[in-house]
Amino acid sequence: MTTVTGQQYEKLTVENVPAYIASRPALARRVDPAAITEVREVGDGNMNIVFAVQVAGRPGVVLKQAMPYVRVAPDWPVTPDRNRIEARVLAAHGDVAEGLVPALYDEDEDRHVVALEDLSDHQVWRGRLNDAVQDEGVAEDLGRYVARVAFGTSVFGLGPYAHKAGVAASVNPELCEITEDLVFTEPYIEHEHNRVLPANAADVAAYAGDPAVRTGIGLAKLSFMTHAEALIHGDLHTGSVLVRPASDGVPRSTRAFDVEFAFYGPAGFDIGALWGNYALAAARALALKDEHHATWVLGLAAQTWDAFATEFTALWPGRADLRVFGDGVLEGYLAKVRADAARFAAAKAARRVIGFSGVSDIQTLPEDLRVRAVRGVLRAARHLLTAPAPSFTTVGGLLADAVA
Ligand code: SR1
Ligand code: MG
Repeated sequence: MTTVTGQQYEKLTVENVPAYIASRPALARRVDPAAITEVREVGDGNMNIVFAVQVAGRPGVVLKQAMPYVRVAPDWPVTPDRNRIEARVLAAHGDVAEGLVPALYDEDEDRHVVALEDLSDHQVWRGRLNDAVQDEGVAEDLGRYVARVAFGTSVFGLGPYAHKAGVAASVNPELCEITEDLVFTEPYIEHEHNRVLPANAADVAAYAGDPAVRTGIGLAKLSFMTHAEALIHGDLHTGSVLVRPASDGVPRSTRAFDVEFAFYGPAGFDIGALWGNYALAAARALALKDEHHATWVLGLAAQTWDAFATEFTALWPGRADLRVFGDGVLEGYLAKVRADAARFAAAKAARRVIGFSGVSDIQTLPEDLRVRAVRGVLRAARHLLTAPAPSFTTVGGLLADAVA
């Protein structure tokens, strides 16, 4: 495989993975290539190829390789250097939010591979939400994760020099551009990426043509591009979360993965990504007439927020500079993150029903239900973007009205 810079590297396959592991000392120490029982290609994300390696009698390993293009759109070039960024961020997030991201075992800058902890006893949260499984505690774990990252990688946790060094070391312009385009721009213009059912054309026009929506999205994009608060995850939707429920004395485990979109950005973007995806999950549940699950899902927004605010407040006494960063600053910062999160939630939900890369919550609905769910999501997004005090109670009402 040749990258845009002319660099050559070999693609991993089911067949060559054992030899690859044998060639990497950090992996061969953990995984005896002779004991491998199965290699499966498991990646269903948009960007990379992923292999799960099973080993007799002990945990295996996951290999994730970045090719110089988007996996689901091979004519779309993207730097494979995203893999190096992923390794760096996993290590940084593992330091400040231990147990909430996969452990990093190896990084191969030549073949753009990261080796990660075997989490084959976990499942992707989006799929479980789609199946109306109600995992208690996950939304709170994620609020704590965002808080620990928002504090620990910020000026509050690091002080001014280390924060600036972090900003300088974490620029991620190509991946940020994908978000700037797909989340904040393309849904608001005519674009070949957009996929809208004819029955939703008027809904999209009403949403994307509303001057207040356009101003809100523009301000959200500006915040995303300029507010270098913390080394945020950058793509924290429910498909970027692995969950293992507690059972038989084994505790619950929640892991945020796929951190390749990470950069120094606004902390509210990660909260907003979760909120926007809770809205999508609730739209699905309401379309399927499962009000009980919809009510539970809508309650996750408060759980994530409360856990974020509580954890951030608990970390606050350890801030690097107490001179003028008093408790009024804590209050003001939390208010800023919350207001940002509402706008980002709108952007993240709306992009999934207008632009590139829809989500299974909506895509797998029968078409008549999908039309109504999309209508509800866009009305909810408009509320989150434009209301002076947006609320998930109103989001739930707008979603329910659209499918009634
Ligand atoms: C071309 S990548 C499309 C989307 O996949 C990732 O998960 C991000 O959400 C990105 O926007
Ligand atoms: Mg991803």
